[in-house]
Amino acid sequence: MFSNKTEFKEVFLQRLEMTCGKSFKESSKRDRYQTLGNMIREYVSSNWIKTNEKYRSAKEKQVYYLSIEFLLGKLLRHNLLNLGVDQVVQEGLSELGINLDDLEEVEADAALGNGGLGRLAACFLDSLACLNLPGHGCGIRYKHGLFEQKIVDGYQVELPEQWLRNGHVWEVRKADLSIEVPFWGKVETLEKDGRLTFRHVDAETITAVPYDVPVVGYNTDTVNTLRLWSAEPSPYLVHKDIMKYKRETEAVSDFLYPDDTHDEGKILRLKQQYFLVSASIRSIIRAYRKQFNRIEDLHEHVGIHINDTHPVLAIPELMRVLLDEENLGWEEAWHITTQTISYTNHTTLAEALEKWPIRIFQPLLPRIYMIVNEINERFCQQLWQKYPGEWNRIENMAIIAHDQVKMAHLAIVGSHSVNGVAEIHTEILKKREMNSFYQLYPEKFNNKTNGITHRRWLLKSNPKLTNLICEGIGDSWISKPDQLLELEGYQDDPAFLDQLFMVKQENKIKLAARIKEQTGINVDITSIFDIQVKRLHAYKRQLLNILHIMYLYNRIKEDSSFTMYPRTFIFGAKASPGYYYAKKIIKLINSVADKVNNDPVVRGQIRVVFLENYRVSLAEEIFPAADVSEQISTASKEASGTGNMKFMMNGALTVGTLDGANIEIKEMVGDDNIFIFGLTAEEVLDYYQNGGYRSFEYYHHDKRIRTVVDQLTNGFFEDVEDEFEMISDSLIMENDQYFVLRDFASYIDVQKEVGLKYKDQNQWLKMSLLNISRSGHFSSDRTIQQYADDIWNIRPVNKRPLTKN
Ligand code: NTF
Repeated sequence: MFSNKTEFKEVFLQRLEMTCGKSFKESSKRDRYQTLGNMIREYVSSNWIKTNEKYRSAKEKQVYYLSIEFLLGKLLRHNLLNLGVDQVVQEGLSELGINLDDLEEVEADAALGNGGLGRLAACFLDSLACLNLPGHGCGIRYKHGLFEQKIVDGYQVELPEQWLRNGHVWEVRKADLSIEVPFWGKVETLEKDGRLTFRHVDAETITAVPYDVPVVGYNTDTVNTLRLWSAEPSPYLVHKDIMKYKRETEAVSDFLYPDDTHDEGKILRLKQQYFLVSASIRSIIRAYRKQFNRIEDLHEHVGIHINDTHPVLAIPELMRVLLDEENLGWEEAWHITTQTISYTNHTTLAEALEKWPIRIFQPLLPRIYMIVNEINERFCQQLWQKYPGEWNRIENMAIIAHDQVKMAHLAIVGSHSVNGVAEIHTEILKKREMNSFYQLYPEKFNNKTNGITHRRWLLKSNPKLTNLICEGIGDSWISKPDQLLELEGYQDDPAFLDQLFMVKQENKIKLAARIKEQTGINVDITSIFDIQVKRLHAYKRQLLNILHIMYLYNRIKEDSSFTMYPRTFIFGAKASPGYYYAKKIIKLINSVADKVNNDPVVRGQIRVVFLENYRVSLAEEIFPAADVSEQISTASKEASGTGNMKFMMNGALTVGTLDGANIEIKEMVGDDNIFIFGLTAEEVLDYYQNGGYRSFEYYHHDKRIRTVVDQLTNGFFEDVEDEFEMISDSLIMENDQYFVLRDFASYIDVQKEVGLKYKDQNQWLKMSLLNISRSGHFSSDRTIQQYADDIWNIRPVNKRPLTKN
């Protein structure tokens, strides 16, 4: 039905009438979107079935990526592109007077994630399918994704997100594959044939209902599965207060925790984690059991990856299944479990290290707690053998200590691989954060630098640049992104560089229109688009960026002869609702924007824009239009970053610290094609360890700093007098934990250099082209191939090219 547009049109019209019960003329955009979505999903389903059959018959090892977040965004366009039917559909619709872009607007973002960690999971799913690797996702089908952000009077206001309001065309509910997940109750111990057996009784069970979403590969017939679990009241449970039970049950998959790094410490969060893990593990084992006889070989055929510690209960849950249901002995179960599980760490921020008080953990998950306790006892005995008498070391490494369960320790002990997400991050884990574990298990630790799918972040989001690249070097880079390197042949080709310039201008025009629509602000598309989009967090230092803008403002105001290349500073960021300081920074950005945008003196030179509700679909409009990418975290704090890679791939130049993957970007492009400033990670960590930083001295000695810091509290922002005291205090009274003032001068210098370099358009375009050409390394195809080879030991199964049906 997609082989030519006439056939497509015919089927589309027929289906539209059948499913909506309306004539074409009467149908709404939503009807049309829904019809198209359903057609695509059905088109995919025969390959979906075939892929699963092939995985079963090939008896190849399969991997399950467990993640509490999958930040998918929209799927329609992405699926059309991967299926290779984008063109046919677009043309067919257009003949019916329908614009595909308009239909895409109707689709809600699937925002089942907060930021980097969840988006990485989505990129990984795409790469797995594209590389024909047998790898699937397991997550939670939150009824409400990440909150919707509104800016009211400069303040962030949160509204519940409603992506399921009109249903989700991509999912298939599979109620017959539901699983009962038990909570509370107690454990009964029985002796059977001289062996102790355990039974979880009096439990309150919740039904986990799977919704499967097909994950379509590019130019292949592989269709993997993302299985999202929804919590529903169990039909088997008799409860004395049925309404309460229903409420509490559904709460488990109601909301995604809008929290990037802080652990809320709530029972509900732990319930969500066990819910995901128990349903996933048991459905994995059920599928395995249909295919294989020997449970002892599980790790030969199944890999289970845990995305950060949120799904770490996979370890005791798998142990429980092997011990209590499969009747294996401890040693054997432990061997299988550790060989099956692998773990990625995504942050070293102390606030993000999950710890659960026993008083919460034990009653909620009594059998799981027993198992964790046993794992801990055995682990401590092993430590005692190796480090006799070293009480301190053992206490620090224990999984349970001070009435808490330490999830990261459980993850390291119970898995065969522990990886960080950029070289420097892995080194910091090995040398510092997890050093004692590294000494014990050096062989477990490895690095896998993050990547992004170039299919969404270039092909889909930047079709103009994609076309230009294809005109230059053909299209085989789409399957082998390293071939983007061939673009370097065009470095001295003025006609090609001109076209590159035009593409950027056109993308800037589009973004300018979006800015106008959302904020009413007119921006100059010949100005430098200097962009910082990511979650709002103190360590990411949006504050450094906005204070620098205040400095430029002051500079222009005090010296009429001062000129700079005009710049539009664009921000997009959500703050966790309970993160008061981050919300203050949002207010500050908006206050500066008001001040700057309404002052005729600076108008031609700086503009400041805060785009509300930053999300995947908005990001797709932003990256293609960027000239400058702000990656300015305090060195050592950003584990990797992935926005940095998306900007680079779209030809923006990075202004960044030597942090996370910025370092590897710099190694790729060379010192002349990136703007590096600020303290190194070594220097930052040295300050933390040995002291010696006094922010007051930087305030005192640098008038530029003094002025902007004073402006936070001296009435400079007329309408909001005490608003920013907290920010000023963080910089001076609290000694500026994130070294904003320490890096300020160096940031001013590097930003000045950016302005000068941009003036030489030809040089800038060359640098931009070089960034694009070297970005292939940061495709998640490279990352996933490394996971497949080094950690999971899986191979491609489904090599046949797409069968058109
Ligand atoms: C994030 N971590 C890191 O902060 C980013 O640097 C990294 O790029 C992504 O993970 C993906 O690896 C988190 O989102 C979390 F939840 F761990 F804080």
